[in-house]
Amino acid sequence: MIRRLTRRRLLTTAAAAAGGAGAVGLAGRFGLIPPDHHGLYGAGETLTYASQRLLTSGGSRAREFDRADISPVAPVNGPAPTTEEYVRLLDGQFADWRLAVDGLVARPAALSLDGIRGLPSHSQITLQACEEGWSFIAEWTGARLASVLELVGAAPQARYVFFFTFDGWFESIDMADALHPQTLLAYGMNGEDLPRHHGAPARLKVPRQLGYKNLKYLTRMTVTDTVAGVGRGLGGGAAEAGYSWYAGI
Ligand SMILES: Nc1nc2c(c(=O)[nH]1)N[C@H]1C(S)=C(S)[C@@H](COP(=O)(O)O)O[C@H]1N2
Ligand SMILES: [Mo]
Repeated sequence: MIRRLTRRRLLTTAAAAAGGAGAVGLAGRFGLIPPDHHGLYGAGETLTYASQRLLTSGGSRAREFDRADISPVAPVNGPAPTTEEYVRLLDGQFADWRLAVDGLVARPAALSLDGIRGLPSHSQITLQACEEGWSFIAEWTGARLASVLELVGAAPQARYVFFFTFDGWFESIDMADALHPQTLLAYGMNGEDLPRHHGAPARLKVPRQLGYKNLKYLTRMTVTDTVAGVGRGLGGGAAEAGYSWYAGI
């Protein structure tokens, strides 16, 4: 007999997950503890992450919109880097850019933009929401992160994918988001090449999470089974700055 988790049971389980040390242990056993959980604040983080993960375990999708909904203006948060290396790559139309992919992969790679463009291309019209309260709808085009992970042969024990950028940002997402069909390495926006200030040559689009997880100006990806050892071990720069590692919407 198939045991179905009812919504009520999901919520009870999630509430229990935040309830105390024993329950947090239980949440841990089911892979429901985010890497930045700690202390009292941590109980709240675990509740949000655990309930989102349980409620979305069927692979639910972020809402997709029509072309007519695309926002006429797309604000920028974090303009393009001005480092010598980035400017040189930009001037060369990113012909020399390579996305390093390493860590728990069978075939570490240095992917060119053409290499990523050569993977099956997908477009989605989704909302990008910044934690500061503004949002916009745009069409994003790119390769599924899942295709890239398949290409490099991500190991079965992989639990997180870290992303590093030319302007020093770093963030990780778990495999549920990494393998989700709407999670893209995007190189196009609204039918054009990804504009410079929106993350050229390629950015992460993870539309089920807030803007700050959607890293721009990518330079490297690492597949890991732990967030320990990267920065302060909280899974990314946002968590180190006091934001939630998991920014599900
Ligand atoms: N590398 C990098 N990625 C980044 C940022 C940044 O400053 N640098 N800003 C983040 C934040 S807070 C948001 S809301 C979105 C903004 O994306 P946009 O500039 O395309 O609107 O990108 C995110 N990714
Ligand atoms: Mo943001």
